[in-house]
Amino acid sequence: MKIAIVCYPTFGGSGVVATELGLELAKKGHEIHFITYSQPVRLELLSNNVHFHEVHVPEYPLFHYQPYELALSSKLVDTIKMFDIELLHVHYAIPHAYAGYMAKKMLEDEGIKIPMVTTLHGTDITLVGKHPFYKPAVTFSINKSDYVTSVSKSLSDDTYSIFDIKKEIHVIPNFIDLNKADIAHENPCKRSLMANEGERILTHISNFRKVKRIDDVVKIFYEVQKHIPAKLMMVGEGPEKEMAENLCEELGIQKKVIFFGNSNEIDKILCFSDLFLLPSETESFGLAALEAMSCGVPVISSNSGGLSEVNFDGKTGYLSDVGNIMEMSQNALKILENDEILSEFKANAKESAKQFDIKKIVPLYEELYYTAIKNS
Ligand code: GMT
Repeated sequence: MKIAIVCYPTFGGSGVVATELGLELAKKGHEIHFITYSQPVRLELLSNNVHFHEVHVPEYPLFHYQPYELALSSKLVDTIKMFDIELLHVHYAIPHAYAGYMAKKMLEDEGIKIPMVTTLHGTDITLVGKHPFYKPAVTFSINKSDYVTSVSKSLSDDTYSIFDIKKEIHVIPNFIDLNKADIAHENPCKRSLMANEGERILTHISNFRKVKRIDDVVKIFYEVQKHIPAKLMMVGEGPEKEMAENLCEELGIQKKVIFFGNSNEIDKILCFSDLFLLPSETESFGLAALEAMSCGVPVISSNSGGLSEVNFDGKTGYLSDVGNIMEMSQNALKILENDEILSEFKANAKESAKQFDIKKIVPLYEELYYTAIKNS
């Protein structure tokens, strides 16, 4: 198939899922065209069947806001025509589904029919999309998509309860390339660079937005390090980073916390991690938790959104109510204080991640694409 994928090119989970999906489809022989405003961060190699088309938005002083949707829909029309693309897959409803629908309509005017699949990722529904300023447009573009998928059952339920959706939402969970985690583990872990003998390593990876409750991450670690020697690895960039750095200083733990910034080598960091912290306010799936689990790292998370579909309480980690820092830190200690228990949780986490193997999940998208093309 010839497939156009629209996504955010940044470190956010939706862009990562879209990119990994495209690359896997390309490996299977499909021709993939990524269309976005810059090259997606995980898209390192372009090849015969992996193409990237940049959406340029010319600056014009009349516009207070430059019209990205307009530029994107025009780019979609041109690319779909030029490469005879058979299916459009947009990730994140805002504004991609909206721009995709406009492109579909423009193409229809020229006698070209192309099915559009929209994948809902989380904040496009639970945070941004439900804002009254966007809600009518998001409802419209979901209902006008030919097929809609969501990354968890919880997100699908939220979508039905927040919007007036008349379409079936197919749940296709996020996935992980288990080979990559294994390859990373074949290289020796650089644990000794980060921590002393006997210290436990806790890790958090995100885009440091409010929804991730970064202050809770720091406070959980603060409680843990009172009882056992430990270090905290903070990976990512975002608006809450400075607050987190200040909080570490206030609590006097700055020497025990390492801020990495954005990284393309999270497997190497997860390789020497003992525990992953994800106390988010809301999380439709928690791809970062799955990435940790695939590297054998148990997870202490909140029980919001779809996290309970990924992290299994008492098996791959523990789940607590949002903001229950004391319970989260006690659970962290339960896992970290005992070598045997830690090994058991690590093994469970790795085993459980296998149900989200890329090889099992990508065929679900392929099946949906074939149906969409057949019915268009
Ligand atoms: O978590 C973020 O802030 C990034 C966001 C995104 O769309 O890039 O992540 C969402 O999509 C991921 C991939 O499907 C999910 O794993 C995340 O749970 C989801 N984030 C939230 O729901 C907050």
